Amino acid sequence: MKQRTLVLLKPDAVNRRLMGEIISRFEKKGLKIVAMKMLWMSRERAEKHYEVHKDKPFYESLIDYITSGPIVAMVLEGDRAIEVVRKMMGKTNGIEAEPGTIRGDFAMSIQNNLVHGSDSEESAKREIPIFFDDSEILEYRLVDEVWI
Ligand code: RTP
Ligand code: MG
Repeated sequence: MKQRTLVLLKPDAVNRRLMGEIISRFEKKGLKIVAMKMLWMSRERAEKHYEVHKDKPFYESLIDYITSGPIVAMVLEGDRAIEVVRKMMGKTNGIEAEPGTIRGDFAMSIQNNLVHGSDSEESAKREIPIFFDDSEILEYRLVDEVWI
């Protein structure tokens, strides 16, 4: 079941020079990058992206954090990509995330946890257009796609 998911490398990933490390993990796993850009989120875009959390106690802090510096936004595609990315990210809190996951290997915080990945098909469909127009999502074939 081919799926698309929105992945964000949050400001701490950029600041800690972990962009390449994280992107590399997704590439090596076999996920396909079909859209990618670096941007600095406005408060408006951040509030839209995180609207499901607007009543949570951590909401204001989360908006400050996600708008504190540049991020990378990507659309990853693959068989059950949503679940695969969530597994690779690990638990929200870096302290609880399993070693081998991105957060488990590189994060020690519940907020500054390096990556975002859509949590369901419904979320992916809502989140992707916040960052990408249809024309920015590329359809192409990788030469080794048949092996993955
Ligand atoms: P994400 O949405 O970023 O992929 O992460 P997630 O599903 O694992 O976590 P979620 O519950 O959706 O929370 C969104 C982001 O808010 C920050 N957070 N801070 N201070 C806190 O208690 C707290 N809890 C969550 C994290 O940056 C989390 O990824
Ligand atoms: Mg979430």
